[in-house]
Amino acid sequence: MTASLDDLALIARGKVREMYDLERVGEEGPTLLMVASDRISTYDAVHPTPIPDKGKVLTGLSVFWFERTEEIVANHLVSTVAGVPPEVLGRALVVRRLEMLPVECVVRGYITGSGWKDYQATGSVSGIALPQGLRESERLPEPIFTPSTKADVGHDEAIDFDGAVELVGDRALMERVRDASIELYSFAAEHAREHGVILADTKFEFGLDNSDPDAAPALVLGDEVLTPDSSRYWPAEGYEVGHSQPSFDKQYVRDWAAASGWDKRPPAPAIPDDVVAGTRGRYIEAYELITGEPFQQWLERTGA
Ligand code: PZK
Repeated sequence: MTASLDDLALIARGKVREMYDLERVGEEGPTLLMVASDRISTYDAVHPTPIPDKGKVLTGLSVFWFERTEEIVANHLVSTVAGVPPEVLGRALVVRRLEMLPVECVVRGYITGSGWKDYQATGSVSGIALPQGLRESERLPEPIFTPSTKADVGHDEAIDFDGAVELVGDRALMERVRDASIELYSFAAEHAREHGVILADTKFEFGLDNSDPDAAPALVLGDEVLTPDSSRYWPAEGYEVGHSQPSFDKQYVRDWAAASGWDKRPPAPAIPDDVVAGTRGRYIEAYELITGEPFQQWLERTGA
């Protein structure tokens, strides 16, 4: 018997998703329900207008990547259907409960965003010295691991590798986390490139599975993975160094918001119908380009 969402305890709420406690303790130990909404944020503010199917697209993309990266590192995905309440089918996952590590694991293959700002100011990002003369959005000689703190409120703060070791308290574990993060990024960026999309950077979160009292805690990839909300995806067509790149998914909203005169401070404005439709189309296009399958198949597989 599958619970209804109303019967579950909310344990965490992000800007655009929720985490619930599931009663079910199966063979895999305690589990949670991670639910993606259709809410969208730009400039750190959530708009009052949802993007239909956004939560399902992001959930389907996470599952695509979880299924293809198991050989790099174990992940928390337990089920896409069994145990998922009917009202959130297609946009929720049953996941293993982990003890999350207190660092955000950012990997950058291109110099952009806060990395570009730090590079311009210091020539380094997270303590990693980069070649001189890089231009905005340029591909890096190799992907770099640039961890940050997990801020409860406000912005995550960049830290160097030793800072991450200090937060986690285990250098050997942090080296495995770094190496897995870079391998995951490299695998996904190569796949995306072959499908006409640049994966500029991404953020992972890891945890430890302590559910077997007789085994050593296992390193497990958690959270959502390689979605447009946790990553910067750029269209390969039109990519050009020397300036910022349009976001694959959010550029319609950003362009409309800029032209609307919104000062980018909360509250974010409602989004007009044509911008909603264009943005929904971009999310579905991202799903279909990256996975190579019609989005409809995700809906059918999950009974959404
Ligand atoms: C966990 N978050 C972030 C906040 C969300 C997600 N497998 C796990 N085990 C224990 N805790 C978490 C996870 C995962 N993933 C992740 N908070 C707790 C977060 C708000 C909404 F969907």
